[in-house]
Amino acid sequence: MTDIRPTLGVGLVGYAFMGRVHSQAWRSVGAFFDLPVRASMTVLAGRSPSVADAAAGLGWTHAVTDWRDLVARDDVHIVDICAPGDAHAEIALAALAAGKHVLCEKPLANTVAEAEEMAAAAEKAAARGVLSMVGFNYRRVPAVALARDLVAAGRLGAIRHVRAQYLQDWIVDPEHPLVWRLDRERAGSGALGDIGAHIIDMAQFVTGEAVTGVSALTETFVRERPLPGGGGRGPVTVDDAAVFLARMTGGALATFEATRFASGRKNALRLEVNGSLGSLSFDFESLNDLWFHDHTLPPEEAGFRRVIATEAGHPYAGAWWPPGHGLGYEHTFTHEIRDFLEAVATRTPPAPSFTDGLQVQRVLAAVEASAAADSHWTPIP
Ligand code: SOE
Repeated sequence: MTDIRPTLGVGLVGYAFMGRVHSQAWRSVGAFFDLPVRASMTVLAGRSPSVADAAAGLGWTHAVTDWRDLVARDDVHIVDICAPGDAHAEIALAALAAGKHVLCEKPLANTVAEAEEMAAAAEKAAARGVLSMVGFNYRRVPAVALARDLVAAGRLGAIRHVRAQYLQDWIVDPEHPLVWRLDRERAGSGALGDIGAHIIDMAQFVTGEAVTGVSALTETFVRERPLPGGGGRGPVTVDDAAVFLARMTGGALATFEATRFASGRKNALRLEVNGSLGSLSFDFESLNDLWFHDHTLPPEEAGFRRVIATEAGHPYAGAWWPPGHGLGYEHTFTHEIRDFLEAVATRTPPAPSFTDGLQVQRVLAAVEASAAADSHWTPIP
């Protein structure tokens, strides 16, 4: 049968870790989800000439070494930004001005000023039917989407506590080189923006409440590291870890911890929420499980129950394998792209929007301001 669905051309900028994982999602989304549009992997952009090989390997038809050539193409309708944070604003603004829908990796930008400009441009573009979304992929873990559904259905009652942690250990070794993620100019901040942004978004997404103020500490434990190309050492200009207390709009008290120094923890993104009627708990290192405690049950029966979020009725899970066969990190990106394509096809504003990304950016800025002022309580504007 002829496929009469419209085809949208996609241009991806960047082909390091994020570009590779997004490529895999673009490759697989149409095979597992019934979509109202087809996505064509049109062009990959990267600064090095090796982008041609990368494009061939990852499934992109064309390759360019300047992202401007990607944005200028008539056969590109969606621009997916997987470049480091210092490039997000310029690329997104150019793409929106050219009428392209934009999917941008997190955190939205390196500064609040950039994020404000991007959110304003996104709102203007939306009035012309041009849509944009930030890539907070962990919203699309089935167990996390289920957690949000349970909270929204009132199963937790009034939210009292939010405990969010994102623990990694990839730079515990002081000889780990000074990569771009440790450079403030390129990355904006350290563990705070890279992984703290995820737990801010996840806590707000699951509870439906926003962070209203923070009191924070940040630390850089290893202040100099070997330069990647050899030839000495250079300064680390970002935080290695950030911890902060927060209040949420619904009255909950929250604690957040983002660190790259939790030796033994690889990608432990954890969230626990306690409410008047129940609690839930999630750890990405066991991403298919959601732990749910129903406090309305008789105490003799109550307790945390493990829900394996792989039933056909669980968010996203029905598109994949039989129950219990498990999903992984890469699926979260396939789900993200599926939701983005649905939104574009149906002209529905996707979430999280650039305005949501700006709000997370404001929390990040408040954390840095508080930490610089002896943990002074800092409201989110
Ligand atoms: C590196 O710390 C990183 O790859 C983040 O940039 C991602 O957003 C996170 O998903 C995994 O860790």
